[in-house]
Amino acid sequence: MIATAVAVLAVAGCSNRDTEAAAATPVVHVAETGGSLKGDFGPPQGKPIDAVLTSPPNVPPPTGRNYPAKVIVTLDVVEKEMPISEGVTYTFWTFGGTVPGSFIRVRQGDTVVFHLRNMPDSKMPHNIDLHGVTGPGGGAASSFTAPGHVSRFTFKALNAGLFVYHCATAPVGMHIANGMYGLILVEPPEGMPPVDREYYVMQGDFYTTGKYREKGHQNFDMQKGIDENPTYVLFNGSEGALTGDNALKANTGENVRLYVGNGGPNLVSSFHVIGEIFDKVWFEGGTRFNENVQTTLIPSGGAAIMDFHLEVPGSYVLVDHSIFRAFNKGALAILKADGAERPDIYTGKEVDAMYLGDRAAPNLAAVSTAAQSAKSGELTVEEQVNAGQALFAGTCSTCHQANGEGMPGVFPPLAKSDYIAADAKRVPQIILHGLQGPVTVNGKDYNSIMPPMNQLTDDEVANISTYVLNSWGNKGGRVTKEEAAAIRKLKPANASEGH
Ligand code: HEC
Ligand SMILES: [Cu+2]
Repeated sequence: MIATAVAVLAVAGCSNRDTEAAAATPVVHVAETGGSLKGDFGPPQGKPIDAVLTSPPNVPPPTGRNYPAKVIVTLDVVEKEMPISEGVTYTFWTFGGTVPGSFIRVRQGDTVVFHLRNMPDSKMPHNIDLHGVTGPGGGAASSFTAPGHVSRFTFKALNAGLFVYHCATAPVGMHIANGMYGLILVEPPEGMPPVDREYYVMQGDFYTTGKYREKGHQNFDMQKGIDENPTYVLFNGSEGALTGDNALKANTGENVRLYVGNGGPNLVSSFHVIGEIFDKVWFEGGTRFNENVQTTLIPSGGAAIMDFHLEVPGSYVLVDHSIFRAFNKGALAILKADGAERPDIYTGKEVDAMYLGDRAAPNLAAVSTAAQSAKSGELTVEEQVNAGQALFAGTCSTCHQANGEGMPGVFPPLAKSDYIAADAKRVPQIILHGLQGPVTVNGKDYNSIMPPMNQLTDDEVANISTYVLNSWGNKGGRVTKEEAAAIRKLKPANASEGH
């Protein structure tokens, strides 16, 4: 019955039937690799080799070997406080002192002697589960390590691929949420095809008691973790880990390879590079590659390898295309490509502030400086202005323009605004509660809507306001964090009040 129906459809499909049939049945050109059954599995040869471990975003060089060896890996567990965002610190638990942990590179068939050392000043026991290990727990049971102790286990790398490793000590979710994950590449026997540059990027979701970018030291929030409601979604453990001065670098004409992992603990990544198309994606970190891919899914506890050739210079933005995560939780990194313009391929301008937001600036050091001074009660107006300027670029300049002039008939000017001059407190008020309905600014009428930006923290509102009050010929003044907090609690203002 069904077969007949298909045959009829096929006949009805007429002239380009063959092409359609070919498209529906993908031809697999690559032979099976044999998984864990086939490889260079003889006894390790030569002297034992100390594995080269690298900190992100660096990747160790290819093993360059055509024989199996005994490879010694020594990985240290370090609990340490590091910035998670500008002016925000967090106590990370790490493999090798970084988030993600050190990158490990071996060859299929290698015998890996793994030493896990937990530093004496650690507060917690830890272990490691490597997804590239064949054996119950992936090493977890044999590597449970108390502070100040070392444990050792050996495994043979049977399957080639890019694998996640992570801590699996209870509560597992908490250990992973604190940054305990990294990648191990098990090269296929013939190695990976050579490229000009390789980088290591890993996504993770983070759960802090304070809201996104709330300054000071932040603690882990277990309930947010259970609810899968992250405060931050980050590449390489910190906002700004791969932006501004820390952006990944390459030149046009080069082939770039990214080894991208997702530590989770909760989210699945829709990994995308704005302005590029992946020439190849070894999806799920396995042996097969797909070609010409825009966005690739990277599951929690999974990885992918992607290659692309750079033709056009400029900033390419790595994002999780679940896009609120990129622009409101930090999942944004930049690859800067240098080289001559290629108007034959692309005539557009350098990626605009729309995509980079406040990450367009070389760094957000002014924001951390202001946070430090605020903590010690010595915050100056100048520090507030500097911090506010960096944030204005990402939040306000799209509409009001970097020079505060606005756009005629659409966005009112903030420069020399008589509307602001009438009452300086209108600035934080409007930022937090928005503005709609008719307003007159410098003799011109506007009747539009500015959406509230209450996702900003109190000190961000205070600093942006202070920047506006002290810029472009405005009268000066200052808004404090406390004032911003008080205004947040008020009801939205009526736009026409005072007019
Ligand atoms: C999406 C565009 C948009 C963004 C982004 C935006 N505004 Fe506005 N803003 C407007 C519009 C439109 C109005 C006028 C609303 C009306 O007609 O009632 C306005 C009005 C204002 C006013 C009062 C009028 C004036 O010119 O003095 C102030 C102050 C202001 N905005 C500050 C800010 C600040 C500070 C930021 C960044 C935190 C910001 N705006 C972000 C669109 C925007
Ligand atoms: Cu741990």
